[in-house]
Amino acid sequence: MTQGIQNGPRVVALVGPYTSGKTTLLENILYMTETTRRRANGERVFGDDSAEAKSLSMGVDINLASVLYLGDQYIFIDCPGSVEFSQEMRNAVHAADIAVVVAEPEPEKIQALSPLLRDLENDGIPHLLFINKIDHSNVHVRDLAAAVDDVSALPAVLRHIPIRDGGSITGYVDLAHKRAYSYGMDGKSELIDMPATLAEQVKDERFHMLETIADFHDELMEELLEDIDPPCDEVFKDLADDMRQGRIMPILMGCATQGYGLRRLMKALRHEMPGFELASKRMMPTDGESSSAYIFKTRHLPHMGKMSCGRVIKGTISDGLHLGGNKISGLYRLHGTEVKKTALADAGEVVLIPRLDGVRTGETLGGRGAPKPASLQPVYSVSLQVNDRKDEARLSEALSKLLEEDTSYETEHCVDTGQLLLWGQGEIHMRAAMARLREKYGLDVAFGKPRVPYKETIRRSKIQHSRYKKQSGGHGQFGDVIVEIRPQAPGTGFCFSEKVTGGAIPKQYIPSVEAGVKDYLSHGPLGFPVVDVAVELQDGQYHSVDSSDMAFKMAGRMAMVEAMPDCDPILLEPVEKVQVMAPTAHMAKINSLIASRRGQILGFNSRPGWPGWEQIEAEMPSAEIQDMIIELRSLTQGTGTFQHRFDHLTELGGRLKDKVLSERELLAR
Ligand SMILES: Nc1nc2c(ncn2[C@@H]2O[C@H](COP(=O)(O)OP(=O)(O)OP(=O)(O)O)[C@@H](O)[C@H]2O)c(=O)[nH]1
Ligand SMILES: [Mg+2]
Repeated sequence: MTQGIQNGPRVVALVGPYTSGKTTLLENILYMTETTRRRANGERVFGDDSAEAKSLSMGVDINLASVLYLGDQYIFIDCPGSVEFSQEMRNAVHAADIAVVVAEPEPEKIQALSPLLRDLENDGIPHLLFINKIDHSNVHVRDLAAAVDDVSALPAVLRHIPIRDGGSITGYVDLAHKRAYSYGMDGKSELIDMPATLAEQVKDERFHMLETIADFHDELMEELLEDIDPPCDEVFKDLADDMRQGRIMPILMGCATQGYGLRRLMKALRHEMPGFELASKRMMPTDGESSSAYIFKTRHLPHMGKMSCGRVIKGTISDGLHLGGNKISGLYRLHGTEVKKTALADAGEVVLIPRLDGVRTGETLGGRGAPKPASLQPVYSVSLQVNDRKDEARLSEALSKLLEEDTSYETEHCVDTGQLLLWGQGEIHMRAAMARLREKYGLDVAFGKPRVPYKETIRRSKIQHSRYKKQSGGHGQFGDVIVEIRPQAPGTGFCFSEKVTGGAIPKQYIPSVEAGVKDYLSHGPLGFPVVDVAVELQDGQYHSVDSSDMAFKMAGRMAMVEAMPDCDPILLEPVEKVQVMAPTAHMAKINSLIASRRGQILGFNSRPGWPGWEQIEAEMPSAEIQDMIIELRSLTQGTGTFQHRFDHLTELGGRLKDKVLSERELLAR
């Protein structure tokens, strides 16, 4: 165990919507604890200063820092807030003892916490809510608490009420202590007399707080029933107990820029946050070696190469140890915002390990069967192309690093369109990828819109007689076929058969006819791959000298080229099964969104395990889903999400078909 630290480090994840003030909060905790020397006030002193973060002016990556506070070590994991980077947050929170949800006070912003809180509740991660930017708001504390109650399945317990003077916040009342404090410079608060104007409100809110936790404490319940004001010690003990068990969500408040409420937050963490047992249970592998660590973050650094950040779940990890098929060569620990080499690390500690080849974020080093944080399904894609073909190998190397760093990216080689696709969580996620590929890896790469993998089929059958014949000097080419082309049931694919009799075409040439037919199918009369077609070779002729595999392949292809335009070709577009999820209040808007994007609603359900949420099952064309997440988020305050998978192909006609065909023509030119 680290010298001077009584207990193992406590790991605190800072989470919450983007720009709610998480990084500012951490920067000012670092300043307050004298970990750094400069106060942060919008101007960064450390952290996620990547080019991507700067260009997008938001956190795109986690920041790590360790702090010593009253003899204990705290490791803070500051997570990016944007939903598009929430995989980073999920991976990190899985390793944490507690999540501090940093949010702004406006009720509509509180509503947007719903998906985050559901995730924390469902994953059993103890959390408290820190209402930040109270300097900026005049929301009444009761309205705020009511808005929180609406989105939290755990009972929310308001711990403070703000003291206002005119338009500004000057201090707070601690409801457990029944004491009033004024905020001083650097967040140091001073005990003051309870403002008479707040007496009634304090009484009501304190009662409300006690009533909420009395459900878990019989003695407290009895005291309340008998109108006895419980002693502060007992209240603190009960509150700490409930927090440690993850039974309640306390609400604290403050102002990160001024340092208000930061000491209170640190004290709450010191006295009330759970120990390592809960997180270790969550991460524990069912099988494996005597030491293991959960990797919650991977970064490729310019000079050090790959660096994995992990939390030791059990045993000791030492430099030189062989673990999970890797040799630990170099082990680092956090000191403030720096990393320092260490020889070993015990269970509960956060370590940085270089060059763990083949180990991805979310995996457990030295263990098997450990639960993993849930993975987000990609909802948005772009096509990627290097401007110089020589860079293709470098692009695939950079992409594999990108995917190791952020597991919510995926790549796909689309066979039909020939495009390389990068999948992720939205437009900003893609812009962050672009910035990384261009700036970090120096790649000249173009991003574009993915093409929809349209297909085509036919409606009508035709019998076609085609002859491929060439006579040029000595040896010629001869292949003659009669084929019947027929439409097939949707989803059947391609089927080839033959009923040639009497050796009209020798057996050895028949596979060549099939090869010629198949060769044609990648590009039908409308310009797209052909599906659901049966071709039967019925008859033909051959020439003992001029016939060859090549000649029959050409004849097979020719028959298709000549016949297919007469078979009433139709355009098929891919349709996906979609499940759109959002809080119930947004469902009417989502209905119209689905209808406006040619979707067909199949049914509504409440979302299992997500009170207050619904999910709509629908079928929607792939073309309409491509950028749907952007509109869905804007209609649902960022809360809506969806899952999708290919279902079937359906005919596309009318003006949309004409548009697809004319775009196809332009592309072919
Ligand atoms: N008025 C006021 N502004 C604040 C407070 N805390 C943070 N801010 C400002 O809010 C903006 C966003 O702060 P950040 O700390 O970057 O927010 P974040 O939560 O880390 O954002 P992401 O990393 O993008 O999710 C900055 O301009 C801060 O100066 C506060 O308590 N009061
Ligand atoms: Mg941030």
